[in-house]
Amino acid sequence: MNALTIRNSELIAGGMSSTAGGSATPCFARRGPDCPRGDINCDQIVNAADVPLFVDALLSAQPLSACESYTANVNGDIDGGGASRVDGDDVQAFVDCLLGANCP
Ligand SMILES: [Ca+2]
Ligand SMILES: [Ca+2]
Repeated sequence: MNALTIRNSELIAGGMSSTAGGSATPCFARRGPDCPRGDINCDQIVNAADVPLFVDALLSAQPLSACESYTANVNGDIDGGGASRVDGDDVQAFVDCLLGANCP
């Protein structure tokens, strides 16, 4: 491994890694939080319990934690500075994920 960086709340390692997640990758490996996008309470399932937490994250006036920034950014987009963008565009992605379709 020759380099490490955090981008969009994911750890990205570059160098001589031979595997990442069981797949061969000669140059890069990336790792996000242990919970998928949309799974705000990190219990490994996106369900009704995540709804109020998603709304809280979406409407929060306070900076989100790294995990919240990742999980509430359901569509996975980033702003010009490379930070997770949690905004109204994530609502449809969250609903799709909640309904079991197209969950990132
Ligand atoms: Ca959950
Ligand atoms: Ca987003």
